[in-house]
Amino acid sequence: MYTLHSMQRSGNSYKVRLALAQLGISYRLAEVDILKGESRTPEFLAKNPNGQVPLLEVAPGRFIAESNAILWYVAGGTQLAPEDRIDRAEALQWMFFEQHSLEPNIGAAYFWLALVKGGRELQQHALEDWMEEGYRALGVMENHLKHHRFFAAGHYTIADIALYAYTHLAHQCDYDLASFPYIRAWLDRVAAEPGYVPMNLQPENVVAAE
Ligand SMILES: N[C@@H](CCC(=O)N[C@@H](CS)C(=O)NCC(=O)O)C(=O)O
Repeated sequence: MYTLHSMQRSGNSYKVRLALAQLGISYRLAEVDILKGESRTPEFLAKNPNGQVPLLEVAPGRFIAESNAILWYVAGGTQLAPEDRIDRAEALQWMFFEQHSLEPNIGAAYFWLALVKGGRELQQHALEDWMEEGYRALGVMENHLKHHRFFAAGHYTIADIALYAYTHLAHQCDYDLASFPYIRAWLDRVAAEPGYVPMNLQPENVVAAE
């Protein structure tokens, strides 16, 4: 059984919890409070030298970090991970976009504005850039969704899961999605997918790690 090192309110961790729930995969859950430095202890760094969640132990002593790499691993061989060469490249394209254009802006804004007390004051200098670049990324997504129901392969895939995580949190960190009707409709479509679990809910097939 997998052990997932995750933080409940981490969007990157949520991607993996959502995929595991939708795939009906049971796993152990180890809650890591990054705000208390729990991802930077020597024990944790021995598992992931980069000191971040999510982290999936796939076999004793064998760990995979990086949310989108974990998504490919757990979804491999299922409908969620396209096999066809062009479909796979398309999914990867959006997942790299998520890591380069969406997560560094909306993810950072969410972390500092929604999770860290006093974060707004601490990061005032960075906010304007996160807003500008975050809106730019949302614009790219909105344009794609005008002509597509999902991001890759013509159906719901891990590319949607990757992009959903921080997009559905955008309203919690100053972004206004009112002028993004196609994104809002896609958020609803993702939430209607079988096995969907919201970020604040722990799936039933999870046992706490010792
Ligand atoms: N690119 C990584 C980013 C992971 C990441 O930023 N994790 C945050 C939580 S969302 C974290 O663990 N931060 C703690 C730290 O850096 O000390 C991924 O997609 O998994």
